[in-house]
Amino acid sequence: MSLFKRKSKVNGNSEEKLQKIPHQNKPSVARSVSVCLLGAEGVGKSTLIHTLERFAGFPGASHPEDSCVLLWKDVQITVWETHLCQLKEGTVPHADFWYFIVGVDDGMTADLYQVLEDAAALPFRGVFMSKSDCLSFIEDTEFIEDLKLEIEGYLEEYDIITEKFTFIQGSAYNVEITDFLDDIIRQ
Ligand SMILES: Nc1nc2c(ncn2[C@@H]2O[C@H](COP(=O)(O)OP(=O)(O)OP(=O)(O)O)[C@@H](O)[C@H]2O)c(=O)[nH]1
Ligand SMILES: [Mg+2]
Repeated sequence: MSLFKRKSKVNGNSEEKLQKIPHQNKPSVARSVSVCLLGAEGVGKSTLIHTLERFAGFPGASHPEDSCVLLWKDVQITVWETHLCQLKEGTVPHADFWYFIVGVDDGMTADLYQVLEDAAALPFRGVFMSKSDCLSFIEDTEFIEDLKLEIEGYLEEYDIITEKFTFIQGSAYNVEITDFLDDIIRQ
């Protein structure tokens, strides 16, 4: 609560009163980061952004169609969707770091492989392996490990894998998408 002075008239005389007004519920922000999601057509970038926004959207934030603003554990996060063609066109937004979005159903596609040379200049810090809800059998653990190794091999060709690089398995259909949010804010 904060105090402010207000003049009011009592019996024709003006007098000052101290009144209490509640603070507006402003979320506290300790730091801000911006993140770009890059992936082939249909891997689930837009769906993931909608899920993130529903789960952790920043109250009152405005943003363009292909992005969202989140608040997760005191960190304000701006997430952008980017398409492979934007790399060639040089029309990608600036971001602190980047994630590849790869569908576990399609894996590393040829069009994604073709942009790796251009992507190598950007600060990538992980791969979000999307659509994991499509996997339902115990044997899928092995499938995911193999897919991860395969993707890793392609990224290593272009020195994209760094010490802090991570692979996160998830789904845009998971309403509580905490693993990905925790990874985004890690330092
Ligand atoms: N099973 C499953 N389907 C998903 C998931 N995420 C997205 N989809 C479906 O995949 C399709 C494409 O999703 P989008 O989010 O439009 O993909 P995108 O990467 O934004 O596509 P572009 O913007 O065209 O490159 C839609 O039919 C989604 O419902 C997921 O996690 N699991
Ligand atoms: Mg999209």
